[in-house]
Amino acid sequence: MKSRRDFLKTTGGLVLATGGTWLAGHAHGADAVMGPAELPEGTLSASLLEALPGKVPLIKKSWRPPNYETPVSYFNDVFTRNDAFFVRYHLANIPEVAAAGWRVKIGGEAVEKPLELSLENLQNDYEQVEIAAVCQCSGSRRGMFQPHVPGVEWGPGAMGNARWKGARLKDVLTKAGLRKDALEIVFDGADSGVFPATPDFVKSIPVWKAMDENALIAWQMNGQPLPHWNGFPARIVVPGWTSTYWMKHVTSINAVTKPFDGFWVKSAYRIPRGKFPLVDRFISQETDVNTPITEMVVNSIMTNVANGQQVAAGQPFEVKGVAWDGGYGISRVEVSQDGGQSWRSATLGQDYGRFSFRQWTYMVTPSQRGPLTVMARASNRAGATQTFELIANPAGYHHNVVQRIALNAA
Ligand SMILES: Nc1nc2c(c(=O)[nH]1)N[C@H]1C(S)=C(S)[C@@H](COP(=O)(O)O)O[C@H]1N2
Ligand SMILES: [Mo]
Repeated sequence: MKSRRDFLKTTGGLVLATGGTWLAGHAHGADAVMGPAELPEGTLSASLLEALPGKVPLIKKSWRPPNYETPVSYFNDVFTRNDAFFVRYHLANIPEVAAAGWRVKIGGEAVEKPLELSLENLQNDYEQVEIAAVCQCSGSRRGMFQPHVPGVEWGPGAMGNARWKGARLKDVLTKAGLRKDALEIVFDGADSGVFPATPDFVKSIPVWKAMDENALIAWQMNGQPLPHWNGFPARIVVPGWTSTYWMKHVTSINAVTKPFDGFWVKSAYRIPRGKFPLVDRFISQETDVNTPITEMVVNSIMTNVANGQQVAAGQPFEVKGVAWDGGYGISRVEVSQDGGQSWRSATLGQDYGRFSFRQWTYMVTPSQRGPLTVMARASNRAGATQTFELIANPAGYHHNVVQRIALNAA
């Protein structure tokens, strides 16, 4: 049998999706798979379904670094399959980390007893916890911003929901003798840039967030080892916060007493201050004008319908979707089938915890033939609701505009 390495060598790591068999089971047409029609011109035609080793075909946004989006139909399941989970990297040099040789170093000036953990230590020396949590890129749906903003032109699938298992970051930091003057916890991973001038992808979070009992050093995803592309053998999981902080292939965790000043915290992943109704703040990194992105905004998506889909007039059909937020929990999803004039509550599915996708369903019966616009709007327990108007921001983050799907009853 060919090894994965041989495979990578011979194909450049790519398998093109050919034939219609996979598409047939998963969507209602090419648009539904590749993303919404609002994506910038050229983006849809340039996107391909391609399989990275170990993954089903995903929507390719770029190959170096690898950025692959999950087709929406996979979100019909409340947990996203590991082999369909999106992939996002900033840097192109991504080593295949071997479990046996991997170590994560816990250090920095704000710990008293620096530590080094093997995978066995992580799995055996600490209490293991499992948390269902949404991993969503800050820029998911960036491609739908009007006017367009630069960056990976993601559709809605730069996200996924999984059960993450591992040790609490808090327990590991406590074992390392975290000092009272610790301000931020800094994470680095095994990947790096191809050119020395490229700033390494290093991220920090406030110490209070790292000490939250839900933050993990996770080595398992949906009951399986993490896929290579999602951070094998271990990654940081920061439930509620956008996944820019969820360091993959984590190799060092440093507690520091001063604000970390690396490019990816100081200059990137920032939002204007005061524009979003968010609760969590990263105060040690705030400037007069902007602040690091923190928790996800309340959001939802319809998962079993696509623009242009035909439905039968007079026949009830079930619209399905998922809703999520920054960890307050979904309180309500409302659906409109008249373009937003009237709204009714959808039925919420099983609650897997406040950080997870929450499924919802709603029966729509088109009363007559012709176009029908279905909309869905989620609210959370902190009193926030999805917006109708885009909140503009330079990097194209936090797109949570209420989705509209135009169906056709015949
Ligand atoms: N080592 C490493 N970890 C990383 C990144 C990266 O480029 N390198 N990108 C971050 C960002 S911005 C996102 S959105 C998530 C994506 O997680 P996924 O690829 O498992 O879907 O990983 C985060 N962790
Ligand atoms: Mo991201």
